[in-house]
Amino acid sequence: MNLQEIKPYTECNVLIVDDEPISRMLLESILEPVFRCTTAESGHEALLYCAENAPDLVLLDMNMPDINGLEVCKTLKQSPVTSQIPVIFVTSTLDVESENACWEVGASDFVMKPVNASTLTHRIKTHIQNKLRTEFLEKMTFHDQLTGLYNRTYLTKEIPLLIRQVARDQSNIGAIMIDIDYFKLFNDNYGHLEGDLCLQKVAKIISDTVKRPKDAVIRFGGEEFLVLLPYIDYQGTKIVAQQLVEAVTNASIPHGKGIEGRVSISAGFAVWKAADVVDDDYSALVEDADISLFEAKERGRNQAKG
Ligand code: GH3
Ligand code: MG
Ligand code: MG
Ligand code: MG
Repeated sequence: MNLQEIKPYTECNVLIVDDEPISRMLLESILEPVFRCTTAESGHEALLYCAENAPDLVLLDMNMPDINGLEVCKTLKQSPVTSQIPVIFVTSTLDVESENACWEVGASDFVMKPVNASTLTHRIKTHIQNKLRTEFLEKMTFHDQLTGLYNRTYLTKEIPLLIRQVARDQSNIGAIMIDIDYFKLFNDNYGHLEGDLCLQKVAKIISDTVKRPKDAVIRFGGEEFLVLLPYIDYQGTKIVAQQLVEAVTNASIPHGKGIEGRVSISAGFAVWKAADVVDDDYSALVEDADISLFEAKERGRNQAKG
């Protein structure tokens, strides 16, 4: 597949880091016609920029007065926000020791000054392609295609790691199981394609309502969603579950056969001490939430039950 269709090079942000204005200008003049370039004149500025903007690639000068390039690269590789950004060193002196140091701090490549414009451009293209491909595959592996939410693969692969982390911090994990009310009737009434659009709308409402960065929204089944909330108590989970129910009714998505003529959801929730999840088996927690969901349905739907 041609990744340029997803993100053309002109939209790929390349950060040029060099303390010498002439070097920055030269690199920029070579690269600007092909990529979207930004410059930074110090290691400090580069780190701040990367944490805020996560560029697609960093061209990094090795010798800079404040923080040298090796330190900058090391710091970038340590943070989950910036660790995936490929770093290419641009250097005028490269002995075996510095060359090895580049690889050790996680560089993707290096080029010598004075640079050959064509080689530099092609190397950058290659590393950006690799990054985009990895991101694309990750997205395909861990996300549901219809709603863009996390899928079951994400749940089985990543959630145990999250729960272990929460257990180490001696905190809780909340689970909310959500199911759209009378969704079969929605499909029967409006057709399957309109049903898909409705699923997308509900998914967006859920992810807009669940805001903390470590919270995870998973498409658990056809019209069922699982929300996992680390570091939360019973009351907090209950509030989120109620907000979710309200947010969906407030969106007033028409559903002739639904409650008060609109789409609604039922939500069941449970909260566990993360340490009580044994052997990475979170299924009992999910089952607890599922039992509450069943009760919410029994009690008339369009409500949260814990
Ligand atoms: P309840 O209020 O008890 O939850 O009733 P319901 O009709 O929502 O429950 P049921 O489980 O009987 O129906 C779920 C429906 O969801 C049936 C299925 O056709 C529909 N569904 C599941 N996945 C998709 C999907 O990807 N797209 C569409 N359009 N419909 C789907
Ligand atoms: Mg320098
Ligand atoms: Mg269902
Ligand atoms: Mg349903």
